[in-house]
Amino acid sequence: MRSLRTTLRTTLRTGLPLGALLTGVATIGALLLTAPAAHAAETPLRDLAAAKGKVIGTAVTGSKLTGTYGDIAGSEFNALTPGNAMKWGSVEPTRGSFNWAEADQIVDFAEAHGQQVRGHTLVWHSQNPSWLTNGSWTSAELSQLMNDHIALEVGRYKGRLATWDVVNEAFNEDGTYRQTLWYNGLGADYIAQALTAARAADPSAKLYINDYNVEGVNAKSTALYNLVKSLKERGVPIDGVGLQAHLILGQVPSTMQQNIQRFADLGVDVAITELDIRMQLPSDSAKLTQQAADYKAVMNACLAVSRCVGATVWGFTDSDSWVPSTFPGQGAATPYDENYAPKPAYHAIAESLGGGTTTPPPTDACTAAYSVTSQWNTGFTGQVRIACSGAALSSWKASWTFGAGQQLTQAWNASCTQSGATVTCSNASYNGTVPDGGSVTFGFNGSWSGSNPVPAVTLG
Ligand code: 9MR
Repeated sequence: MRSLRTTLRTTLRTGLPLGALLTGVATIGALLLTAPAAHAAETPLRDLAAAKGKVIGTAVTGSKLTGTYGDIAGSEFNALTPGNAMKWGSVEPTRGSFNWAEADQIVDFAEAHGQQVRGHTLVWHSQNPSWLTNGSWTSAELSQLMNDHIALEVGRYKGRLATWDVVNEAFNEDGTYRQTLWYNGLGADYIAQALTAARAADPSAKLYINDYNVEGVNAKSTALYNLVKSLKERGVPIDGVGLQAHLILGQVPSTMQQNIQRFADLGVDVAITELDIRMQLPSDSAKLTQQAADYKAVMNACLAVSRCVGATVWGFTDSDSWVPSTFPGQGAATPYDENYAPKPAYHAIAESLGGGTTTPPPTDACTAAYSVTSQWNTGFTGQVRIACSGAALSSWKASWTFGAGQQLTQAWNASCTQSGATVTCSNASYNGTVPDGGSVTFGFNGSWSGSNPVPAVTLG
């Protein structure tokens, strides 16, 4: 563990892209006055993507779409995929009794934020209601159940969703069909049947087949390729192929662009639908740098093929990722850390989309970032995030000088004193340790009048 002495560098960082922080007029003013140019120039990912006519999306959880999570989801992405809310088990937990609340909420949020929605997913072997999986059905019944489900769900959102993942994960790793409720009951043609039903229910939605471990050229992606080729030849309605891209650090397939191109050459679109890149925890600066390179490689493979419409990340923050619970000991797979600080991967995505003015967070340093999280007529709430990359701390002290007569009234997760204009805060007993690749925050309330500029924070 390197010490504060050898690695300390002090910077004022907002911790979040500017767009995500523009929640109050006073905050905007303060940031514009004082944020360094390199950070003030950050452009939201969705603006960069829009300039290229591409999608940059994220999977979301409806109940979290408020506060910072909602701000980032709304300001940085131009497409949303419900992570779970549209799956059969979510929408019809009991036969004939429906729960559309979360799905509706996400679609409403997307429309309010000018975002497109990717419906996910209609026909899958997983996350089905138990009444469906435990039932014993004739082929005719199964066929009716599938058609009715598609007609109902696609019909409900007709004209509002850009895209549907109609069939999900149809193949085994060796390229044979996965033995599922659908395959076993209806044969391989359940796929054509599902696509046909979806087209009938919403002729304007783009219809996809989606799978994982099909990013590079391999037996599974070749089986998918052959299927799509034959569906096209038969005139079955299929518009695109989704490559999920649940990847492992340092293992982006070298044939990814070639694979995307071969699908595009069949006359279908391609989308990266569930991108995340997991690593063994804890993360450190070398792993985060590798991850940034991996994210950039995936983005570049997509952007090199005109029919690749863009990428969706499977959760934008490490606090909302499926990885840690599924792969114990692994995580840190998304572009933002658990405290919503953008990671090098975020900057890599921005750069791949043409954002040339962003500066990656300083490496080999611990930094303190001050932000005003809310402000009212005489008071405000502030936060300081201390983050380390390539360094670590076992205790810390953060200080700053208020420039306009502000007065601290209360602090939490640190002990703070103010003497004259100078505020000094030391770690609480439980949050002195800041690991390499990690961060801690503390908060405070203060009073202000006239103006409330953001001060530079010194660590030491
Ligand atoms: O992110 C989803 C997670 O919350 C669920 O627990 C999990 C159950 O399988 O499904 C996750 O999403 C999956 C997606 O729907 C299809 N591709 C794989 C994703 C990760 O498991």
